[in-house]
Amino acid sequence: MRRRGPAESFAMICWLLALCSIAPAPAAAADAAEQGGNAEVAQYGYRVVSKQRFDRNNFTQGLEIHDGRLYVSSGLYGQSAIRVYAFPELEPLQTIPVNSRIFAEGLTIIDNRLFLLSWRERIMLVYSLPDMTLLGQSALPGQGWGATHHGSVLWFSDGSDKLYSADINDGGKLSVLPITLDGAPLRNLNELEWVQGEIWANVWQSDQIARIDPASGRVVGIIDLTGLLTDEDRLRDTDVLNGIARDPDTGAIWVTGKRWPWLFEIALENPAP
Ligand SMILES: [Ca+2]
Repeated sequence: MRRRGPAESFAMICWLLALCSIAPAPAAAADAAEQGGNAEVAQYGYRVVSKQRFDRNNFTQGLEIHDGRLYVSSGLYGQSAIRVYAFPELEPLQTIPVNSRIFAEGLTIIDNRLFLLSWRERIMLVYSLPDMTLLGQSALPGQGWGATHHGSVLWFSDGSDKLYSADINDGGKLSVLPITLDGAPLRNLNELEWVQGEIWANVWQSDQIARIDPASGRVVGIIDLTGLLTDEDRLRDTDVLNGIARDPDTGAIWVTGKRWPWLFEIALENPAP
């Protein structure tokens, strides 16, 4: 594997600082406004294809499968960490603690670099793969929630009704995309996953995943995962559905939640049963 030299790493970090300069995405915003609530939003149910035991210590904020490994970022101050598992066996390979003053949020991997958002600290940590060496940090314009990528474009959410994107190989200019459901803003966008030309987003404090057209910002489908985690599997500290990962080898969709004991492989059913 090609190693990234210190000078190259420094250039990359300098580049990331450019994320502070935010530019709106006028074409996309206009498209979203024009399309409004005219198009029908598809409703999906689900069935569980398989499930694997998952570590309840994961207060899951980010979930991504890359090169035969599952990367999980786990939140909370003093407990934040990135955990790496062999996939699909889920054998623990590595735990990387995060500075106790940082609340880890979403993660994504681009070109053998792992980008980890923080919640309120306004920074993003950058690690090299596969050794998970911390390369440095860069500024975020605000809160960080969920992250994903498509090619070299980094996408992230901040809990609002907006998604942010920047091409890390093209200057890092940040674009802002308003997200609408039936013409109204859809807030609380959290963990993200790029799925075959769409962005799938957990909607915080709900059992729903929104399927978003990244060109227009319009929600084209809603997946209702109500009942996925049974009452028997819930403890007092079990938290919300959060975490979507697409297996790039098989196309399978895996989901979990904060302090959930299972990683679920799901298939969509349409229309919802
Ligand atoms: Ca994800």
